[in-house]
Amino acid sequence: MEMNAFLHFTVNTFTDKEWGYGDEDPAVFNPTAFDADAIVAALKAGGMRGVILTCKHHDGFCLWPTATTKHHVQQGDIVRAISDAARRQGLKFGVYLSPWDRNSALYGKPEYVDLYRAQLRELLTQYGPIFEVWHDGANGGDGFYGGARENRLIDKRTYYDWPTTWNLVRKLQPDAVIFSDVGPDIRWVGNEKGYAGETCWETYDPVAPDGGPAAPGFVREQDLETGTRSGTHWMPAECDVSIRPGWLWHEKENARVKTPRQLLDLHYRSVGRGANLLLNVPPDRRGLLHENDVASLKGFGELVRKTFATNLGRNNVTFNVVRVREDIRMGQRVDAFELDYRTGGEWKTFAKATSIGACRIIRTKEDITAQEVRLRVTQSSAPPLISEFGTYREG
Ligand code: FUL
Repeated sequence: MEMNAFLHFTVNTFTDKEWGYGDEDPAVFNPTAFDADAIVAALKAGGMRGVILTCKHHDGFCLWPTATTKHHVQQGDIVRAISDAARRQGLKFGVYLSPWDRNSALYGKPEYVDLYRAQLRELLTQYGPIFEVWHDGANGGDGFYGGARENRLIDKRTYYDWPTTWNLVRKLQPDAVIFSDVGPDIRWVGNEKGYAGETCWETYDPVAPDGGPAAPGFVREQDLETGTRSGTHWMPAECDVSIRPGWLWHEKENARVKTPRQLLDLHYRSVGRGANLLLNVPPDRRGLLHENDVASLKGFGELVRKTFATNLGRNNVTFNVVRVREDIRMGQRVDAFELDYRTGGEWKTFAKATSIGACRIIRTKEDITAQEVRLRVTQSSAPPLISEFGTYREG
C-alpha cells in the first residue's frame, strides 16, 4: 500500500484535547459541515491508497451507532460515511478501535473484552471489506469508567487475550492485515515521527522489555525501527505520524502543518525504507480537513508523482533519487549494497546501504550526471532478486 491516511476524529476535536477522559457529553461531537467525500478527495490528492478511521479513541466515544453502548454519535454514522466515500473514490478502508476505553464501566473486567470484540464484530461485518485493523498499544490508566473516576491498570500481556481477538478478525475479514506493536501482520515502527530505521528489515521477532513474550503496549521499543534480520516473522513496519504536532485537530496548530517537502522527506524515510507511511490528517470542527492540510496534501501528492513519473534509466541524465525494490514475494534477500555511477571511464561509489525489501529510496545530496549507474549487491542471504532499479529527479 505504501501510503495510507489516518483520521483522528472524536469528541476531542471539540474539547481541544488529545486524550478524552471518557466523561464527554456525546452532544459535543457536532461537526457543522461534515463532508466525507471532500475529506477522502483531499487524501487521494495526497497519494493515499487507504484510510484508517479512529472509530473509537481512548475516550470510548463511538463514531457509529453501536448497539454495545449509548456513548456514540447522536446523528448519522461517521464510519459509514467515510467507508462509503473511500470506496467510491477507490481507497481502501480500515478501522482503529482503541482497546483502552475510558468511558466504559466494564473496563478492566473480563466483560469489557467481550464488549470490545462485539464492537469489532460490528465494524468488521457492517462496513464492507476492511484492509487493516489497528490496535493501539496505549492501554489503561485513569478515566471516567462509568462514573467511577479511578485508575484502572490491566496486565497488557493477558487481559485482552489477543490471539482470540485476532482469530475473530481472521474469520470476519480474512484479507485484513492486523497492526499492533507486535503485529501479527505489520508492526509499529517504534516512534510516532514517521520514519523507519536506516536499516529496516521486513522480518521481526517481538520481544518484551523483560525478554519474555511481547504484547501490544508491552514490547522492547528499540527493536522496532530496525526489525530482526534473522526474525522468523514477516512483519513489515508501519510509520504512523501526524501532519500536525497533535493527532487531533487543534485551532492553534493550523499554522504548524508539515510542508510538502517535509512530507516528501518522510516518504523517503518510511516508504523508502521498506515500510508503510500512515499519515494522520485530523478533521476539524466543521468535519472537513483544514485548508492548510488540504494544500499540503496536494503539494505532497504532486511532488511524489512528479518525482517518480519518469525513470531516467540509462540516458546520460541528471538524477538525485534512486529507487530499488526486491521481489518480496521471494523474501528479503539483500543484506548490503552499493550504488556507483560512471562518467567517462571512471566508476564512483555514491551510496552504501543495507536493507532493500519492498522499496528502498536513496536521495543523493547533490545532483549526479552519469553515463551509467549500477547497483552492486555486496552481501546477501540468498541470490538477490531485484524487481526495480530506477533513477529519478526530485520534482
Ligand atoms: C497512540 C495514542 O495514544 C494516540 O492518541 C494516537 O491515537 C496514536 C496513533 O497512538 O498510542
